[in-house]
Amino acid sequence: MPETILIIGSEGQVGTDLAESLREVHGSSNVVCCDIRPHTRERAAHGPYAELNVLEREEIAEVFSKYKPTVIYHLAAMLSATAEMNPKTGWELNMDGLFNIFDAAIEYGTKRVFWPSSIAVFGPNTPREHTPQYCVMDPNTVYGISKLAGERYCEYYHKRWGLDVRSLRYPGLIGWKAQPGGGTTDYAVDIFHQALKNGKYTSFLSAGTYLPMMYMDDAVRATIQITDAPADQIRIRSSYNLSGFSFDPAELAAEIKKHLPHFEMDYKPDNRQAIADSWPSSIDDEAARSDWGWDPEYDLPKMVAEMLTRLSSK
Ligand code: AKB
Repeated sequence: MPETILIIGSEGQVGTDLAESLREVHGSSNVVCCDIRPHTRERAAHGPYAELNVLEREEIAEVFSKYKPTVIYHLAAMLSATAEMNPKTGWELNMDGLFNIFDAAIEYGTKRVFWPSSIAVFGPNTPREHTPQYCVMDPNTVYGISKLAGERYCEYYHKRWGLDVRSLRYPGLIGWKAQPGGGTTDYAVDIFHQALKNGKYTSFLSAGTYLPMMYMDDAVRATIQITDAPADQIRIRSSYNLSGFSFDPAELAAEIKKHLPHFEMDYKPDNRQAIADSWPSSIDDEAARSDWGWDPEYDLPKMVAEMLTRLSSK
């Protein structure tokens, strides 16, 4: 029996790339995309699409009873910077959305659920370098607090109701197909668009702000790999640390300059600086490597070359 896969938040930054990869492997008709946004004409032409608000239980029931998904990727969330501006709405979307989807997954007998956590679960008293899987976690953003609570509920739903939830702590994600929306790491995507369009960029994070980052192809590969792994390989039922590489805005600009010698960058840190300062600069993902074989393919030079080539031809 082929899987029926439901991607919730398919029009977002990760969902866009994930939908394309999953439809290639499983066939378009077996991958149902849904989002609160109306579908793009392009997406609708490629397979089933449903408009879905994860805060509306009736809409969820309709989608689940129509498609009976066997695997769910629940990506709908409000990211760090936007959630800081809308703390109550951010909490509601991130937490109630998660409960609604987990409860529906149990009710309709879904086999596996993927839900992304984030490096935002760590806080100012977390070890910043090679942040271990288990350590002090004292997030001080509403997004980070919701992700940490979500992780605890992943483990709880697994233990209490046997829901097979798998999760990754995403670093900042960099891709060319879709724009990120409302994150603190978004500068690392914006910079490419501005570099190609205007030859310059003003970074909202200061030089020296090292953050864990990952190219989207690696993130999608990790997401599918953990979701498809045999259940006995998933020893951590909260969320796995996941690492690609780390850089600060200055290193990223220097790498871009190798391809675009006239590119210039200056700095105007804003309120997102405080969020970035509370996060790790690099991540230890040994558990993901040893449990289910995680191995990233992209480093900074490879990611920059790929982003510039892809965006230039787009
Ligand atoms: C954000 O910046 O909010 C996200 C994240 C690190 O989870 N990209």
